[in-house]
Amino acid sequence: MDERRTVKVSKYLSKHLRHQPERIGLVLDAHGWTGIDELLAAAAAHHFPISRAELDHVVATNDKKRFAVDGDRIRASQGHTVGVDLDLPPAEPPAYLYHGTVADRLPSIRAEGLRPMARHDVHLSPDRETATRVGARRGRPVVLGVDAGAMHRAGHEFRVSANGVWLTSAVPAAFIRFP
Ligand code: HQG
Repeated sequence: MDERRTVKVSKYLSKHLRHQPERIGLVLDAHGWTGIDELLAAAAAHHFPISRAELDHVVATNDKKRFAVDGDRIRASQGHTVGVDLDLPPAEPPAYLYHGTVADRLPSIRAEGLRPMARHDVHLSPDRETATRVGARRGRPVVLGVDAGAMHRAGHEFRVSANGVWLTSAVPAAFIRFP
């Protein structure tokens, strides 16, 4: 499977497992899971046939481990805009986490902190390198530090997705370290 096809299949899976399952008549359960057979049938019926071997390859090699397989089910590990409850247990975060963004967002982030925008949660990275890549999707990256340990002690809940993204509902500006 070549890299272009792998990326194309990954984007197709993200689109339908995170954002628009109804576009191909797919139903996700309350926790975001759907049957692998149903997914492959729905994709084929909507002119994007994916073989089981291709799906397995994308799940196994995905650069960010975006998809989780459990028996005959699959879901996106994070990043949803549709209403699913990932049912992740609260977890104790490391002392510091990082958020990658761009300069033109800073005035608003200084004023109101980090908000989840279209997603369910604010996404935080365990290291600067990852946060830099996240920010770079939007332009010249700016990395913010988050005092996650202090937030946790103040009662904010954190969860960690299967692929190592830290999730929390909002980050008040007082816990953000601006560069
Ligand atoms: C910004 C990708 C103004 C925030 C990535 C970001 C990640 C604010 C944007 C994952 C704000 C939201 C998530 C505020 C936050 N005012 N702007 N108060 N609060 N923002 O895409 O973190 O490839 O929803 O800085 O790699 O960029 O999809 O979040 O720029 O892991 O698997 O609002 O998505 O992963 O953008 O990215 P997003 P994100 P995937």
